Parts: sequence; C-alpha cells; structure tokens
Amino acid sequence: MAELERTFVMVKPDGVQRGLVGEIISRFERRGLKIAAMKMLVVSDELAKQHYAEHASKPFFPGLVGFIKSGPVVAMVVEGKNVVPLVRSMLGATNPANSNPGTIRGDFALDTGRNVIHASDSPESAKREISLYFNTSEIATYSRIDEQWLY
Ligand code: FUP
Repeated sequence: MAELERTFVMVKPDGVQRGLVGEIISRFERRGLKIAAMKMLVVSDELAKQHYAEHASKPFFPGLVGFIKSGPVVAMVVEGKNVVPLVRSMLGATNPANSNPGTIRGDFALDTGRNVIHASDSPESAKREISLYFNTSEIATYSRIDEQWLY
C-alpha cells in the first residue's frame, strides 16, 4: 500500500484540563485513522511562537501564545487517506459558534480562544508542524490490523 498521508493534531490545554483527550483520540481511532506518534508536553515560548508564526502580527497572537503554553497539551501524528482535510472536517470551524454539532468543536467548545484542538490546514503545514514537535525516530511505522478492511 502507498504511504498514508500524515497530519499534526494537538489537544490544547483546555482539552486536557477538561478530560477530553480520550474522547478525541477515540474519535480518530474509530474513524479508522492511525496514531503514528503521540506525546504530552508543555509547549515552550519559542515553540509556541514558531507554531503560530503566521499569526505573529495579529492582535490575538499574545493571548494565543499565552494560552497554548498554559498547561500540558497532547501532540499527535495521525495517518490516513486524505487525512488533512478529513481531520479538519472532524474538528469543525475555528470559531465554535460556526462548528456543526457532531464535530469536536461543535460538541465541546464555545469560544474561538478555547477551541480544544488544533490540526494542520494543509499538507505543507502538516509537514512543518510534525517536524516542530517530533523527531523522525518518534514516529512509528506499523500496519493497523484493520487496514485491509479500511482501504
Ligand atoms: P485553526 O487553523 O482552525 O486553528 O485556525 P487559525 O489558524 O485561523 O487560528 C489559530 C488559533 O488562533 C485558533 F485556534 C484560535 C486562535 N484565534 C483567535 O484566538 N482569534 C481569532 O480571531 C482567530 C484565531
């Protein structure tokens, strides 16, 4: 089988504090997506600024960086067919007021600044974000037992 596409996913500090990590991972697993890497960490100031570099000039940037560093997060590499747009669709819109029920933000979030989860918005951002958070040695290569039934 061709190599599956990868995306970067992060349960933000609000998701960890609210006990939503298991629920979120479970949604990805049940969809058939493969967890290729996962760790809990507290994001440093430098990493937070690199992660959100595209928003450096925005008024919400200091609040965003402060929030993302405010407690542990769970970072993941998730694999699957069309995984970047698929995971974005599972997250729902950035502003939870516009997120459909059934999406992670549509089910668990109320506010843009506390929207529970991040996922890459393009294959290029996925590559960049994965390399910010993971070394290649931390990413597992394995076949899930149900892969032949998923694809
Ligand atoms: P997303 O890709 O869905 O995470 O959305 P963006 O890259 O547009 O925004 C990144 C994060 O900045 C959001 F998760 C929340 C925060 N943000 C604000 O706090 N205020 C805004 O007006 C826009 C984004």
